[in-house]
Order: sequence, then C-alpha cells, then structure tokens
Amino acid sequence: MQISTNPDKALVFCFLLILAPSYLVGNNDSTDKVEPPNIIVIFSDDQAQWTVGAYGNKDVSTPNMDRLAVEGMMFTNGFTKPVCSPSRAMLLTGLYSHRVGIPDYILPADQSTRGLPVGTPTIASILKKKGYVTGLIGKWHLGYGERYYPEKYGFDVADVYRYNAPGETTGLDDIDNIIRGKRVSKFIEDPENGDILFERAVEYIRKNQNNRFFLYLSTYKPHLPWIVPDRDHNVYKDKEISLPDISNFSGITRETVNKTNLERVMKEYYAAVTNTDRNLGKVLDELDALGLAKNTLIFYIGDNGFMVGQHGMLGKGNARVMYIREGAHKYGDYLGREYGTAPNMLDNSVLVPFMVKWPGVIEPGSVNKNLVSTIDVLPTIMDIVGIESDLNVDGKSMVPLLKGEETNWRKYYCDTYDMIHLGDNGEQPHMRMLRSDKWKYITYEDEMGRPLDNGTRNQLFNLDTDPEELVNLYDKEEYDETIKFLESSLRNWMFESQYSLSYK
Ligand SMILES: [Ca+2]
Repeated sequence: MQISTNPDKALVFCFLLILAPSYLVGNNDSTDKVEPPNIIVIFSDDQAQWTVGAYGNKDVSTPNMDRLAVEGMMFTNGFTKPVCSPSRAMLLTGLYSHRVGIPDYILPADQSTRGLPVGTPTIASILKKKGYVTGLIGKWHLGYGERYYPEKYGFDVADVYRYNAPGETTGLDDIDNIIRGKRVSKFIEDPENGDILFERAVEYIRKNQNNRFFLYLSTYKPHLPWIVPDRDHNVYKDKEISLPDISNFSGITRETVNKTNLERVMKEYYAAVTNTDRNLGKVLDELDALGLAKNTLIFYIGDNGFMVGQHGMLGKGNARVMYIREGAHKYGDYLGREYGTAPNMLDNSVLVPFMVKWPGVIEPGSVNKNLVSTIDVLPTIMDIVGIESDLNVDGKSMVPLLKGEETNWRKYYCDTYDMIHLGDNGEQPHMRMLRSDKWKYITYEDEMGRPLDNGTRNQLFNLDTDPEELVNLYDKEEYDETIKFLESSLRNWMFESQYSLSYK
C-alpha cells in the first residue's frame, strides 16, 4: 500500500490504524501478508460422527454444527482415539498418545502422578510464544492436581470445573465451585453446566477481542450424564427417530433392551448433542457480533466416538454390552456391567465430526475424504500461523487440503488402544488398527503381543460394501493376502511411530 503525501489523507490513514483491531495492524510480524487468525478449537466430548445433521443424520437437530459444514470444510474421515485422555494428548501435542505415555483414559483420584509430561510443547505453548493469548475453557483430563495444571502447558487462562478444579484430585461429581454466585458441589449434574461453560467462552472472546487469541473450548457434553435443560429434551419429545437394528447382537438381552427404552436413551444422547449445538451457536453469533468471524479459524472435532446400540454396545473404545435399566438417569446407570466390557476400535468409536472453518481460504461447503486425525491439528495451526520449528511431531499440516490443493496425503491411518484399566472380565486388550478408504483391520492382543483368543477376535471389514462394519472377513481364506499386507503395513507403522507401551 502506498501512503499518500496529502496530509489530510495521511491523517485519515493514521486514524484508521488507531481504530483498527490489533489483528489488522499486526504485532511482531511483517504486514505484507494476511495476518494469522484467531484460533478456536472446539473439542466435544463423546460425540460420534453419526450424531451430526451435516454428516447425514436426519433425526438430530444440529443447525450450528451444520452451519460450520456449510461455511467451511467437512472431513468425512476424521479420526481420533477411542477414549478421552489420549485423544486430548494427540490434539494438543500433534503426537500419537503412546509418544507421551498416555495409552488410556486417566482415572481421577488414584493417578495424580499420571498425565501429560510437563514440558511437552502444546498448541497453547507454541501460540503463546507467538504472542497469542491462550485459554482453556472446559475439560482438561491430562492429569490431576497442581502438577498437571493447564497453566503449565502454555495456557494463560484455564477455566475448568471437571477433572481439574484447583486443588482437586477426586471424583467426577464432588468438585466445589462458585457458579453464578452460588456454591455448586455437583456441577456435573447441573443441567445448565453446558450453558455456563459456553458463557465463559463467550466472555473470554469478548475480553480478548482486541488481542490475537487461542481458545481451546473443551465441552462436557454430550458425555454422560445426559442431564440438560428441558428445552433440549423437548426437541425430541414427540419426534419419530430411527434406531440401530439390535436384533442380531447376542450380548443384548430382551429383558433390558427394547425399542421403547433404546429410543429413550437415543433421544437423551441427542438432547445432549443439541445442547452442545445450541451453545455453539452462542459462540458463532458472538464472533459475528464482534466482527471477528472473518479472521477466526475454527476447528470442531469430537474427542472420541460413541455407540447407542450399534454393535450391541453402549459407549466408545471401552464400551459395554448394551444394557438399559428402566428409569436410569445417572452416570453409569446405562452401562451394562452385568454383561461386561466390549473393547473395540470400530469406526463408531474413532470416527468423529471433524470440521474446519477458515474464512477466505476454504471453499465454503467443501467435503474432504482424506484420512485426517487430531494429530494433524497442531502442525496445521503452526503452518497457518507461520511458525517454523524443528518440532518432531507425527501429524501433518492439513493446509494443502484446506486450500483444496492436490497433495500426497497418507493412504492409511493407524493407531493403537492399550487398555490399562481392567475390563469387567479381568482382561486388558491391546488393540491395533489400520484404516484405509476401503479396509478396516483390527487386532486384539495381550500385553506381550500374543493374539487374544487365538486371533479369533481380530477383524477385517470391507468398508466399500460394509460401512457399518458388520461382516467380519478375517477368517475368510480369500482375504489372506490382504490381511498379510495390512498386517505388515500396521507393524511398519508401529515401528516407525516408535510404539511402546509406557505410562507417564
Ligand atoms: Ca470423551
């Protein structure tokens, strides 16, 4: 831009500079290119891909998630870990969770020495060095107690109530907080907790509207318990919805699961999804109202999937066989302890909503089928912000995908899930998966790498003909060569990604 020598015009230009938000005039960077945007990463808890209207669900009400798909790019093959803590580690570090010693979810109370190794670079610590204000609103779940406070990983602000209230190392529902002026000891059971969380996020955005900011908005919902305000339940009250066919799953007993109570549970899950969606709308509207939407990059990703009847299960990677007790409304009441755990790496546990809005760059309404993962978020952000670093991460920058460019992307995606908590039947399966466009290959092993039950639990699915993963081809002779190839690709990946079973 040429600055006019006309004194009046020069004065107007200076005046505009003073009025302009800081992101337009920049801070430490050169100003001859587009300034790095504000960045919001929304990580919803236990939200499977199939719970979003934009991904094809006709029963659920998710107008704001759908709006992100319309305005941004929707990834149909977005993967993460099948349980909470490792997926959070992957998102924030760009590393497979085994590289940071978090193979499974971190228990409250008895594991105050387990968490993300202090000093591990995160999106927050990297952006903080670049001059961003960094905030976490919501769930942490990467370690309990002071040793693992989010502030130690680059967050300027950590407004969290669950798993990491200051000084708190105990269970899920006894965290004391002062919320809206009153003492709340069971925040997890407060129907308004989702609303309160997002109000805090809106406050954070408002407060930092003149700063360049990063917000990690880590929701409580739609994780159990599905206690939400009546207005969210009422959306589904008289609605007819479709349900998974549970007739072929032997673990389910007819006494506990029938169409009526399966429908009730599904509607409660949907209500928790809609609660998250309704609150997401508040954030999107606030960005519009403040004039920030155009320069704000948004990721919307689930931290792991979930099943409500699919495969006869309720839950995620550590699901249980479907069981429903009449009148159950509290945490755990839906989970079929009577029938045991059903560990898995099925798509419904690892395939999540994965949407990115980047105004001015992404072609609105675009759909991308490449295999992406939460490990790609950190390198993508570094690329967008223009951070050059020798940081050795496992993920890849998605920027070429976001720009709609042809690029040499991964052809298969692998991961592991090592259960370190005992299942109901006293076993700890170690699962490995390979996913390509067409194939899904899963192995179940013991801690020594020996196949569980002589390999009879291993699975191979042809997703072209069987996208719901219902027909296991593992034992069919004609797939021996395919299995051999997938198996060697999987083991190569384990070697290259420095797989080891270690707890930090
Ligand atoms: Ca989760």
